[in-house]
Amino acid sequence: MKLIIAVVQDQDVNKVLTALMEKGYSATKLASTGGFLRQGNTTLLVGTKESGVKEVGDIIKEICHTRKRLVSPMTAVERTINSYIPSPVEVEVGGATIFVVQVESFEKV
Ligand code: 2BA
Repeated sequence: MKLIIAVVQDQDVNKVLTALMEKGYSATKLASTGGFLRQGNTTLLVGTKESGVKEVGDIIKEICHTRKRLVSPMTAVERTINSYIPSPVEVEVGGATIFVVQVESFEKV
């Protein structure tokens, strides 16, 4: 049994969940926040047999797109340097960040 932890962008999550449900996977959707941008994203937990890992990964890769976000470096330093007004910089986000971890035990009671 494996647990796939996927951080995806909010705009892609409904399509990913629909595709996963159609293929019979179970998933849990968690609201999360990126540590760098401090903006909302979504973390999906998908428990599956080892044989499902590739298909779940393929679904996520097919649906989740890379997007560019403009971020002001000010957000990281605004609390300390109020007079510094830098230009926004472009950051590329996604498609998705996917972790696959071994599950030691799985039961539904
Ligand atoms: P954030 O942490 O908000 O990061 C958004 C994007 O900002 C990242 O996109 C990356 O392009 C850039 N970025 C992140 N940290 C940076 C840094 N220290 N310096 C410069 N640029 C940086 P992605 O790599 O596609 O990540 C999207 C989201 O996935 C992240 O949102 C975070 O929530 C999650 N994530 C990515 N890598 C992770 C990791 N190793 N562990 C846990 N969560 C991760």
